[in-house]
Amino acid sequence: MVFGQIVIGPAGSGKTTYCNGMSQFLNLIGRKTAVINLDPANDNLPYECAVNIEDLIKLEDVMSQYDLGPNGGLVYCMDYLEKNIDWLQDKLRPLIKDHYLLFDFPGQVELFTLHSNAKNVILEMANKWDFRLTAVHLVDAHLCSDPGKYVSALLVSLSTMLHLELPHINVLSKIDLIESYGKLDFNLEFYTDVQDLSYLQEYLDRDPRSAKYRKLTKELCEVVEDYGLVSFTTLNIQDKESVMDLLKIIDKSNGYVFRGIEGNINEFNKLAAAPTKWDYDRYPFIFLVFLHIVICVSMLAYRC
Ligand SMILES: Nc1nc2c(ncn2[C@@H]2O[C@H](COP(=O)(O)OP(=O)(O)OP(=O)(O)O)[C@@H](O)[C@H]2O)c(=O)[nH]1
Ligand SMILES: [Mg+2]
Repeated sequence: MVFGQIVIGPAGSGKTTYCNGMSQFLNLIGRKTAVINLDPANDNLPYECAVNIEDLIKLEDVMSQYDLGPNGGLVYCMDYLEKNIDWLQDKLRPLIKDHYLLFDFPGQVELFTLHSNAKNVILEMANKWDFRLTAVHLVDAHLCSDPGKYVSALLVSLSTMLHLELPHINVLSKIDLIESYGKLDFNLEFYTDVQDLSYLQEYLDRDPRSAKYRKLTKELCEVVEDYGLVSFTTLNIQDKESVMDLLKIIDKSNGYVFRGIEGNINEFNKLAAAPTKWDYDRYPFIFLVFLHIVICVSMLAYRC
C-alpha cells in the first residue's frame, strides 16, 4: 500500500521547506521517502526530487507561448498535468513499491478551492491508484497576528477541505516566528482550537476596515463554526519534536499506523484508541530490548 502527503497552502507558507525537512526526518527514522515536485514555479529546490513536473512542462515556456502571467500559466500547467496523468503514473511506478511519497504543490489557493485540475490529479491517485494520502495544508502562523487575516486563513482552510475531500491536517507553519509579530490577542490554543470565534469580534471592530464588514465577518465566522471542521496544529520545521508530533497525526489520518494489521480488529482498535508507539521512539526501545536480551543471555551463560 502506498502512503503519502499532499503538501499545499498559500504562496510562501513553507511547502518546499516542509518537503525538505519532512523527507529528511522520514529518512532519519528509516522510512524511505521520495519527494515529487508538482510546482512548476519552484526554483532552486532544496531537496533531491524523484519526479519533477519541469520534465513535463515548463512555466516560462507556457507563459511566453500563450502570453500568460504566472497565475494563468500555473493553471495551464495543472490542466496539462491532469491531461497527462499517465506521465505521472509512469514516473511514480518505480517508487511506489517501497517509498513514502511527499507531493510539493503550487501555492495558488484557487487551484485548491476553485479549479478541478489539481483536485482531479489528487483524486486519481487516491481513488484509482489507491494511494493513502493526507492533505497537509500549511498556513503561515503570521496570520494569527491580525484578526482579519486569521478569518481569511480559516476560510481558505475550510474551502480547501471541502474542495479536496481528503484526510486533511491544517498546520500553522513557522510557529518559531510567532513571538516576533508581537503579543497575540489570545493564547495560541484559541487560534489552533477554533472554538468560539465570537471573541474575535471585539478585536475586528478596532480596525476601521474590518468594522465596516462587521456583519459579513460575523456570518463567515459562524459558517466556519457550524461546519466544525477547521482546527490547526503547529509546526516549526527545524524542530524534530514538532515534526514528529505532526507526523503522528498525519500517520493516523492516512492510515499509515494501521499498515500490516489488516484483518486483525483487536490490533486495529488498540492503535486507533491509544497514542501510537512511534518508529522514531521505537529505535531506543528496540535497543533497550536488545540490551535486556544480551544481559539475560550472559547471566544464563554465567550460571551454567
Ligand atoms: N522561521 C521559519 N521559516 C520558515 C519555515 N518554513 C519555511 N520558512 C521560510 O519561509 C520562506 C518560504 O518557504 P518556502 O518553503 O519556499 O514556501 P513555499 O510555500 O514553498 O512557497 P511557494 O512555492 O512560493 O508557494 C523561506 O524563506 C523559508 O526559509 C519555518 O518553519 N520557520
Ligand atoms: Mg515552494
